[in-house]
Amino acid sequence: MDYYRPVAMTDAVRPAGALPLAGGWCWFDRVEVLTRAGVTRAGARGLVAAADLPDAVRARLTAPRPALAGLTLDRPRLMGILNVTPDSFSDGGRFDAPEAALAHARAMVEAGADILDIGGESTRPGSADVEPGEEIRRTAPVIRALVAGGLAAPISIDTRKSEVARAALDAGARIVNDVAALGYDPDLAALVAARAVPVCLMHAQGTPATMQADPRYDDVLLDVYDFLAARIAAAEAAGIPRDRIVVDPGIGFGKTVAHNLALIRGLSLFHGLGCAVLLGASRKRFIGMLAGGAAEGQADRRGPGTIAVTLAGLAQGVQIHRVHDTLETRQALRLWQAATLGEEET
Ligand code: HH2
Repeated sequence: MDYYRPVAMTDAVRPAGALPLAGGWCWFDRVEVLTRAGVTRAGARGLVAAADLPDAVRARLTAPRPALAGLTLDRPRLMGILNVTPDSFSDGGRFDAPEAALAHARAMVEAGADILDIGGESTRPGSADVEPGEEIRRTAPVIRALVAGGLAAPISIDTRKSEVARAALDAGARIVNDVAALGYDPDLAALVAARAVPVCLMHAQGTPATMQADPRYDDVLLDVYDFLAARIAAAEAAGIPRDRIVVDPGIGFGKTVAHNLALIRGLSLFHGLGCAVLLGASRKRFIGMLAGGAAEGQADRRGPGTIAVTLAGLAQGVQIHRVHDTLETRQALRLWQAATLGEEET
């Protein structure tokens, strides 16, 4: 099987025949062809002209992605992270009191978050499962209060469990974000289908408890692509249309530093799945390992490295960026857009 990775460009000058990447701000006129053997074909560097792509591949790579919970995806969107947990790796214990959660949620929306992602179970490496009743007690009241307070941004519930998702949707959440790609709880896919809400399918290898113990892949980029393609097919079979699916390579979930970097460098490949792409690299351990210094041991010192990775994703057309530091990231996005695309408004 061949895999097609568009070479994403952002220059203001586009050659004849350039195609829009997923209807967004990037364009491409060449595509790298990858195969399992690790060998590229069709030319010395494995590049083919966009005009020579199979029609179905070209259609998937270029089609604008439909709006997500009312948000158009023709420009980058920020998903602000709100963990109402005692033990998340970066913000654990800071926002588990409802008043603190509400204040932080409002601050993130004011700072430029387009979506709020609320989680009641840490999935950091080594974390243990949380009982659904406890996860509901942590998340549903906060969601209800945010909706009652007139929060404009759609809320996503970061959970693997159908009971938790149901309570969150009843409380006013509008998106489900599942780090297990609907593979943990057999009832979650039917719930997402019945409620007709968008879902984010994220790749993980193993479970949070053990995933960082020697993760291995044949070819991390292609393995993650195939996994997501299979999970999209399973979601479609359960009645969830592709235009309500977001895909995410799952940075840090069963990956070494080298795996994370291969995925980040190859992000544009995932547009071939025909879904919006989400990137969640914020403050993750590989950033500290590469940055060194204080960032190595302290997650809240990984902001600059997170922004660098976010901009790498932006340059490959990634539509949704899941981050802790919404103010800083929004500023970086604005300036990147102004400096690169010449757009002064976002
Ligand atoms: N990462 C985390 C949690 N949920 N969801 C998606 N779609 N993508 C991600 O990369 C992702 C995610 C882990 O980060 P965080 O929520 O900051 O920490 P914790 O799991 O410790 O609560």
